[in-house]
Amino acid sequence: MKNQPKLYFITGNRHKFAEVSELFAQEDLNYELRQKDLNPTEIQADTLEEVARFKLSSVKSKLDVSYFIEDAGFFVDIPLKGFPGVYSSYVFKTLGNEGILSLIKNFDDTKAHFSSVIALYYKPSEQIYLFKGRVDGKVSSKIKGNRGFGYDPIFISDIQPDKTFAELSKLEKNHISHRGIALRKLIEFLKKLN
Ligand code: ITT
Repeated sequence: MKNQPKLYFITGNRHKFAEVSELFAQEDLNYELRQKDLNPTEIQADTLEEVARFKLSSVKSKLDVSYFIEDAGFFVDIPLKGFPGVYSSYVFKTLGNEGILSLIKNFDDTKAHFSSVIALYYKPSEQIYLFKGRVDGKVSSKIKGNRGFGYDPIFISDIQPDKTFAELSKLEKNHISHRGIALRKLIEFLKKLN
């Protein structure tokens, strides 16, 4: 086996790591992907970009290699004006999917999206790079599906309007998801450096 440089994905979320490693495995990249849970600091800020930059820098002193973090959020644009957005983690733990559905139960039309920001610290240049992805859709009227994680059982994308994200395989979700889009941008960037 080649002696490949290691690239760390700093996350405590095993579902995210599973999605990312599946996509990485399909690419011929000269990196060995590893997961590390360093419990980065999540500040409360107005945008995912700010959270991602802070999260990235909060673990810098603990690593001497290239690494990346990801910050994602679920935004119910109609009727919740983007809530939970940057509060997605807290709201998932407190209200959960049932809580979101009860907030929107009197509305027929909904609009929602997932956004992802990947922040990479690239050791050779000591620079930070951001890669973004977004997928648009709506909120399902019911909780459906048992794959994925988090808000997946209540999100239906415009691209696959017959299924929630929790009814898709990892491969299918990666193909259209916020994280898949951001990750393919990261992968293209790494390939150009190789
Ligand atoms: P990290 O350790 O990587 O920070 P996390 O679970 O805290 O993992 P985020 O802060 O990025 O992840 O995400 C905020 C919440 O948004 C998360 O707890 C999930 O409930 C939800 N979420 C993120 N990505 C999702 C996805 O692809 N599908 C469904 N829900 C998602």
